[in-house]
Amino acid sequence: MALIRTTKQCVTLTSPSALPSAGHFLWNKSALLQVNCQGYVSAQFMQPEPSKYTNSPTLEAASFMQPEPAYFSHHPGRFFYIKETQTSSPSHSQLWSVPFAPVANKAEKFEFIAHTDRIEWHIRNNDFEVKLTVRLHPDHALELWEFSIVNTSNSKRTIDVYPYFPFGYRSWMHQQSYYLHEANALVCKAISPYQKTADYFKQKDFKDLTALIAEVEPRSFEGRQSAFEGGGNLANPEALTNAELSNSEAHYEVPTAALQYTLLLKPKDQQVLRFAFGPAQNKSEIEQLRDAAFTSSNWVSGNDTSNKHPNTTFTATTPLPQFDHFVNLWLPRQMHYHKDLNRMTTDPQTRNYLQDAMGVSYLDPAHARDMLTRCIKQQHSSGALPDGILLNASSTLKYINQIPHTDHAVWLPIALEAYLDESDDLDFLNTPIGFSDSNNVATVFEHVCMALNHLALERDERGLSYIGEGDWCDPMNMVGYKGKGVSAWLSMASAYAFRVWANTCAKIEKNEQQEHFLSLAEQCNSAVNHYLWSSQWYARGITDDGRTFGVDADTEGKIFLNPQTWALLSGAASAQQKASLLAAVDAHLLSPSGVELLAPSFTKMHEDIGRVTQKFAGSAENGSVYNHAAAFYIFALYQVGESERAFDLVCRMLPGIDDDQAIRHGQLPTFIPNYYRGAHRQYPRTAGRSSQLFNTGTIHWLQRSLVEGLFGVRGQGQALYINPQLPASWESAHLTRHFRGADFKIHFTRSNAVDALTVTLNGKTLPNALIPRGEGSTTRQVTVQIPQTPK
Ligand code: CEZ
Repeated sequence: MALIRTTKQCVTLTSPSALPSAGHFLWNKSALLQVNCQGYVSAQFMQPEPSKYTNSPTLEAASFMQPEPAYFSHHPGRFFYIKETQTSSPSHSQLWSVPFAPVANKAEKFEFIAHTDRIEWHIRNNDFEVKLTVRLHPDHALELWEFSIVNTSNSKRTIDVYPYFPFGYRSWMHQQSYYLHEANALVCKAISPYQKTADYFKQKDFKDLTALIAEVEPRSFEGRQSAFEGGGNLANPEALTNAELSNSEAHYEVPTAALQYTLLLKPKDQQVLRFAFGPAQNKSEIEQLRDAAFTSSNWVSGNDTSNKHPNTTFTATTPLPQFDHFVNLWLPRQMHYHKDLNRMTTDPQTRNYLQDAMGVSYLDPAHARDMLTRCIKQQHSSGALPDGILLNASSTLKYINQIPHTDHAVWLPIALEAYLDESDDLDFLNTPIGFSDSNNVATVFEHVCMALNHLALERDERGLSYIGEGDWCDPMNMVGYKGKGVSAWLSMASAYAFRVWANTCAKIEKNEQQEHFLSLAEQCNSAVNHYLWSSQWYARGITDDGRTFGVDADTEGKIFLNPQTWALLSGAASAQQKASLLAAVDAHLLSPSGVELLAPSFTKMHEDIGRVTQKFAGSAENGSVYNHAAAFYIFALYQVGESERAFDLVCRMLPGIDDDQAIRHGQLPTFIPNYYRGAHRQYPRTAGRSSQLFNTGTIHWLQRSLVEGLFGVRGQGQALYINPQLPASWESAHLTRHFRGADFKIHFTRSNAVDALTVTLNGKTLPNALIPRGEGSTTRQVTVQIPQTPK
């Protein structure tokens, strides 16, 4: 049996243990639920900072979302124990659990099904069929759990079902649990700990209650973790050996929520139990949540043809159905998640926010315009962009945003370019917007010029960009912390940003500025070629003490991907340099899961590079297949016409496209993770393992690579510019390009009858590859004939 099955609207995993870390995620405007296939759950909601309403049994520090989460027996989760005291068959176990943990019994059938709007498990065990479903309420941070059980045997059976939703260790100041009869709810109250008086006023309205609300009153309950487990363990809790739970409440003891239902099931009978679970501020909110939860519309299975997160840019039908499935369904869904929740932060890194805006340009240009406006409003009057974008009045710069980074301006013209391509909203450039630290107002055009001029100022006497305490690579914090070190990547990325902006200047006839930025780009490129080309590839930078690193003479960190990529984008690389660096990337960085960020991975601290070298070899920025950077490379390959290499890397990046890849990645093909472990020569056993983290700019660059590169259907002024780079093995492909309110149904085909790309619109051959957008929203039929490549 296949481990993973994909059908049009969902992905099914058929084993609870083959990919033990695999899961899926659901979100609404204020909450995120990460659900592991075995039943472990990490849940967060915004109040307005990300907060948890269940914890592990020890004190947890608040932190940003981390890669490779670990699951363990007491990890927060949602579980249902099933106990059958008098079994009809000696082969039936007396106690088992769904979805899998805590008992971890082997069921006859296990299916974990990831839908776009819900998660289901279908389990067959002991002549029962269980279907478990979780959804998020559309408007509240509220999980909706439905447990359905059918007796498939021919005998009458009595079972006890125990939903077990542990709260974990919630607070060292105050934690308790109690049963709220009015709402059939087992409630945990925990005061969010604090010490500063000022924090009392910030926290006093927090949702410090967590409630397990039952549709039907249970027979008994248990509110104390220790009474539940007793002398047993989670696979065999002592409380379940008794006829009833003890109905006890936690009084500054670790709280838990376990309920008991006794069900009588005649042959073929079905019983359904429903629960809502989430945070609340007070009793009346719990009662409101109860009302909101148990209205019937919430429990209807989504119509399988409805998709809340469509790819509003294109729908593809190609020779690779798995590829189509991912790019039509899951890729836009992951982009929508970034749009809706800003990676669960209230101060997204400026670079991330701008790249998210780039992706949002394809989904919802008006929203992208709002994001760009919000970012520009926070520019300083010096021209510098802040390290993070504050999303509400109470947000502050936290974590990595307290460390200055030098690259933020790079992303502004890049994101704007995608927005203008999709919208042709050139008026935006004339919109007046203020600054964060003055009463001045400038147009968007002027803001961008200021940001880029500021970027240009931050260069040394050689014309190379200072790295300070980090560039794109957050943990590369010690190359330039003494104020002298420079970044090859940033010098090239600046050149690329200047060129991109010069193109926009040309569109609105700002010729003087166009020339100014083109000449800055040339200066950067020539400095880079002069100081940083190192025989076969580009170095990564020059440290404070003048050491050029990322070169062949280094024993670790010999070659970094980003400078090779951005030399292709910036135009720094000559044809010869291009051939040489592509060969070097293939030789040193290519792995089965894609191109690694650097190699060989660092194995010890390099005090002139920084904490990136302390990360475990092959993890994150220390030489994983960091998909964000791999996606830059794919984009660059398409820009320079290296389409076969590019598509090969797209396929390596797609998660679990077949069972072998799924096992290597350990995740389902419903999102692209921020990295796959690298260092495949140093650590072959773990190479390819997914970070399971779905926060990543990768998706926006992949989308852009498909639009501009693979399918070549980029907006250009008032037209759609057709310039496909299909893999040679594809004879044909179909694409519906949704463009400014009209659908262009494009049939790409290879043909011997043409010797140049030939585009027809509604049967008429066009003089060039530009399809006018025209008026109205009627569907246009387009054929694109691609000359057969000589065999
Ligand atoms: O964060 C990402 C950032 O969100 O790392 C990228 C960077 O370009 C993105 O803006 C590369 O550094 O601080 C750390 O060491 C973390 O590794 C972060 O750099 C990283 C997190 O893994 C979140 O994805």
